[in-house]
Amino acid sequence: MIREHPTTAYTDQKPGTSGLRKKVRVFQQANYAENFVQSVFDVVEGKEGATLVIGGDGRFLNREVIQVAIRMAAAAGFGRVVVGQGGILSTPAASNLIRIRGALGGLVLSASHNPGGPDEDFGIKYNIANGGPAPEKVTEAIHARTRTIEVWREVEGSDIDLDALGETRVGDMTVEVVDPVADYAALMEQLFDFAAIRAAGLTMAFDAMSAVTGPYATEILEKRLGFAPGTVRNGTPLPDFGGHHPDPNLVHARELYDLMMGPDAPDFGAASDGDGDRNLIIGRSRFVTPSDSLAMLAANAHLAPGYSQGLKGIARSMPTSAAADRVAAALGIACYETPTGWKFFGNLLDAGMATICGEESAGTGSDHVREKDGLWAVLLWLNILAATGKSVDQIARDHWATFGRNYYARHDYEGVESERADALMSELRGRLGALPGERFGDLVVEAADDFAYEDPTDGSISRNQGVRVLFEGGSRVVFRLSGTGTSGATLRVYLERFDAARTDEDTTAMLADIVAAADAIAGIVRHTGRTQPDVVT
Ligand code: G16
Repeated sequence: MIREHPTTAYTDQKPGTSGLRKKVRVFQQANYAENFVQSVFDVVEGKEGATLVIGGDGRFLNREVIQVAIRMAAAAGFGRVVVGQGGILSTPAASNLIRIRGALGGLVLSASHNPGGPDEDFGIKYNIANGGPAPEKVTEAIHARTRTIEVWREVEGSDIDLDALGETRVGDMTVEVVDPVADYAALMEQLFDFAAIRAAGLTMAFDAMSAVTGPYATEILEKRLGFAPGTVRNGTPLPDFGGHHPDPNLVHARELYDLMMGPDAPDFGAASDGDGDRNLIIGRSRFVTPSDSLAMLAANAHLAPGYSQGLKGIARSMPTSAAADRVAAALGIACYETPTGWKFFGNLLDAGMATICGEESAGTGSDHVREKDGLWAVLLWLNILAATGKSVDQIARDHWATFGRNYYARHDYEGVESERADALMSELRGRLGALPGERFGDLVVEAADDFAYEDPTDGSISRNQGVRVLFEGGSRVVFRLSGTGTSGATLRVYLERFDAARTDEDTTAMLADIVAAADAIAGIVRHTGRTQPDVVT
């Protein structure tokens, strides 16, 4: 029996950079989550008898939303739901499951690296049949639907046992509870030389941040690769991530950073975020920026079995440093510059134009799935360390000696009043035409624009993707507002300076002139009232 629930539309259900993210309290409003899920189901075609993957990062509200989404999927005509045991699926594992099960799509319940718990964040993301985040035309249709929705539907029935593996029926639909780790771990074994990594005898520390990668990392690193018990820290997913912010950066993964810089550092340190798609890479006494990690992984990927044939191309988001471009040039392959958001890589990967992709926001991945993949990056690094016998620090130094170094930092100003942040951006956009030729200390502006992207596979155009100010000599500053925050606006300022010869300098010192120029150009202090960024990564 299908039950229809009359509802009223909410006007704030516009999916951001990756899905709908709001405070838990917002999601707890009557019909809020149901409206969004029903809007997804109303918009996607081909549901009859199709398979839908559902899972999340285990945060507060995960199980409740999964239960109702299963009943709604049955009412919408799906033939099968594949759900991770305990409601758990990392974002890359969900992407893999969608692909190997030939699913129509998947619901991934997560607010990624944002904190969880009753007063924190929740999110719902819809992924399409290629395993990747829904493209803009789909999210726009979902958003439009959320504004007119009048009813949501579920089959009548009670909650299923999410903890018991196996199949049950909900209405006419089969629900299959699967081991969330097994298929993903098998894929990793295909891509990487597990025997070589085991034989290398490396030591490591992996911080799962009490989030979804715990079970994946324990199975793969400790059980299959033989790293010592205890290698995986904070390995149990908790609904509130233990009260921490599951964002693998130098602020929130401080303990790992301190360990890696101290006398007892293992060979390799890494962390992943709430839903397992981001990564942090730190060697003994050497932090690797995400932009550099992308470049170094691309330069050495051929050492792993899954990439021994070489790369078809590299793609990076616009604010990501140009370090990867230099690798692509040396390899004689294309490098694509896309707007922020993993969804923009999907078409390039599907078309076989790119093999490896990455973003400054700690995301790296390849064509093995259609999401960024934290553990994948960790395993590729381990494979490279095992194959070369070098340390992370040696790999980094050798890389910079060959390609030069893109000094890089991101300054985040969080919780800025939206009007102030918008005023900063619109004033900046108004100044773009006047900037070329202007001098800021020793820096001379070569070009300035508001980044627009034309997808080479389908010609679709995305505008207003962030302001780029390029200086003569390959340095630049980029300004953009975050698409993933849930309170106020976050201004991100991306600073980059290229130096071909001096590759062992202090990043803060190397970027000081660009930081000063950024404020002179955008009036950051004047608009935000802040004299310091909240987070520097
Ligand atoms: C999401 C997207 C990423 C993107 C990031 C940008 O990350 O999946 O592709 O780089 O947002 O965030 P912002 O708009 O805040 O700069 P995640 O890990 O939150 O899914």
